[in-house]
Amino acid sequence: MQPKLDDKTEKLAKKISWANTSSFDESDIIILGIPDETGSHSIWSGTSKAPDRIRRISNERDIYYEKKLQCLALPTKGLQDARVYDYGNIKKRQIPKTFDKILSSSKIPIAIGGDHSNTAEILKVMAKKHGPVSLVYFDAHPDFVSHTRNYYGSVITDSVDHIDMKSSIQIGIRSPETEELANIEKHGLKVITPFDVVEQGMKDISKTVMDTIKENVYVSFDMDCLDPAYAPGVSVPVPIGMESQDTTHLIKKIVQRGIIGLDIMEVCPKHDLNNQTSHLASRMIGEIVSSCKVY
Ligand SMILES: [Mn+2]
Repeated sequence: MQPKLDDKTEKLAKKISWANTSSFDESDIIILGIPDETGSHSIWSGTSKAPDRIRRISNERDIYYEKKLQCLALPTKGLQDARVYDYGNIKKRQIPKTFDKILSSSKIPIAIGGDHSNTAEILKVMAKKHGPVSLVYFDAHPDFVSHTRNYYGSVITDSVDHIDMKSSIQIGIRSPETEELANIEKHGLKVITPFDVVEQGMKDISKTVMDTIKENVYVSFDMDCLDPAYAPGVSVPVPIGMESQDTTHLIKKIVQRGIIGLDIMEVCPKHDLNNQTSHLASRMIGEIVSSCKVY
């Protein structure tokens, strides 16, 4: 059940709690929602509700209300210098125009989905601007299906021309299909499974990631890369997944080095437990913007 917010807070809840400027021009980082799940084949629907739910939860749980005082519950090191603007929601067909606008003003987009097929549309715009991107793809699934196209299971196949495979890596993979294993092999894509993390430890994994990525790094984060214990509210949960604190730590290191964009996809509020997945997504966004190298 959602608590009832007063009118002022209700208005506030339309923007993510990390937004600290109302000026697009003055901002470094743009948060935007893409409430579209037309590319999902999951029997669990509802990822289109994620952008607004994450915004609402960030206002309910990442702001502490002390009588008339409202205090933002900061990320670990505070918000640092980043100026964050909440653009609101856009339609999937508006991705080219909107991302063009964001990239041409040298700002960093952080998109909230929606299903993971939205990422393929974003990567098109990224590659048009920067050439093939160095992709860090957090997911339980490789999304490298090729017998079916243009859905959330074929993001990598649909984007092969927009990804520099040599400088890209997948993290959290644990339920590949036979065809996907063949495609990974064929394209020489690096993959880190949750068991690799156990065996090597996050310090070595993080070195592997840092040694792999090059220029023009784009991070795509499917919430299902995390263990359902941390993120139960996703459209395709897979047990034996990544842990939230070391995964967030790794993302912080990547964004500190510099990224051209990031997305968080596949949160599915309808199947969540007490909105814990939306809250985690909001906390992760806070940690990301506080670490992000801005230009
Ligand atoms: Mn995915």
